[in-house]
Amino acid sequence: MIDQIVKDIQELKIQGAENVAKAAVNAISEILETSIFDQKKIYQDLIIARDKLEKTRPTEPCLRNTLTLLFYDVNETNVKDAMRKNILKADEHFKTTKSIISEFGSRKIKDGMVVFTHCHSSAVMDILKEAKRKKINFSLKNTETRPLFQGRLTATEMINEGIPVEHFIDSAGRLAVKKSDIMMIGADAITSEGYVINKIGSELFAETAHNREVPVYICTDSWKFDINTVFAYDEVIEKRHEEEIWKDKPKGVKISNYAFESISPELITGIISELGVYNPHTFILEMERNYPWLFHTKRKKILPLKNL
Ligand code: RUB
Repeated sequence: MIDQIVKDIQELKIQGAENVAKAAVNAISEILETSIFDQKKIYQDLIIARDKLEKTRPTEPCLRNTLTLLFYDVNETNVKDAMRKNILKADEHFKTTKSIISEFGSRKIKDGMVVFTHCHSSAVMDILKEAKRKKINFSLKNTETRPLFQGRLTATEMINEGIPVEHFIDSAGRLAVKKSDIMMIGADAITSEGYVINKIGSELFAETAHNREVPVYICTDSWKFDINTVFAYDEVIEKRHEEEIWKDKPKGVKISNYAFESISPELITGIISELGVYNPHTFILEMERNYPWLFHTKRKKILPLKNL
């Protein structure tokens, strides 16, 4: 199962940062619950699984943070009980944040509004569903999101909810943004300097939105925050296979297939997370206040290593 989940994440059968993190919890939980070995061996197998999962997609701090929580205070002698407790905490976190983010985000959508989104974010989907549940009349414009067309997932999911959808090719995204009242996208990573990393094209559309005074909201679970950036590591942007874009390209043509790009904090109106709606800089302060375990675990590992 672990190898199948790893493959599904790499091939984007499981996509979107939060879904990837939840799939990792399932994979770890499966090993924990089905292994017939002693605690020591289970712990070793879980360490190997963690490593495999962390390597699936480089721009996914939510996946890494979730695994940090799962392994928090876990060792060879207590793995069964300790990790079970941590799995419950992670499950509980995703359940509660989902409803808080949906509520906060839906308050930003008013009758008659046009919402613009790019790619497929489960946080944005939940917000739009909540707004629809509240009987707010709004419509959605979205982009197809080449090369893997996650925009089609978004359009399908929303039309099935009864939300009117207008679908644009990516290069027409500027037109869609200009005709929208609010832009809502997800996040894969948030850096300590307030940059948000999301699907390639996100900054292009955020720039247009900013120039047209269309507010840009990042809708996300706060665990997308990348603690490594506090310690001066750059956010790694995943580069995917050339064949995803052009299978039989002429020899010599170089293809650039970045999965994500970084959005400057000055283009962002607010980050809507379970912590509230904050600008990127305040968001980071709230992050440390609310999740000290994340900061402490990393500091313990990094500070002595770097001899600071
Ligand atoms: C998905 C993407 C999503 C974020 C947030 O990219 O960029 O906007 O992951 O998603 P990909 P969520 O399809 O390459 O994974 O809100 O579901 O965490």
